[in-house]
Amino acid sequence: VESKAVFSVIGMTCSACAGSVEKAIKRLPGIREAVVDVLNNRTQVMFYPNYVDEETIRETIEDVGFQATLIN
Ligand code: 9UX
Repeated sequence: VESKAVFSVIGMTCSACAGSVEKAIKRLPGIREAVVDVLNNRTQVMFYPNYVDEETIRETIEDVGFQATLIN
């Protein structure tokens, strides 16, 4: 069964960086889908919790260079 996490991602204003964030998330194990919404500063991720967790995804977004907060 997959889980869903939504993050607020601050500072991401163009599609190039949205693409970088999406690619970085999708490189993690256990990711089903990642959708980055630049206009609303939201990133939604569907993932398999046996393989990856919210904090790992959050840190991956931060490693790309943006402040990320889990919002639900
Ligand atoms: Mo785009 Mo990225 O204008 O740091 S280059 S958000």
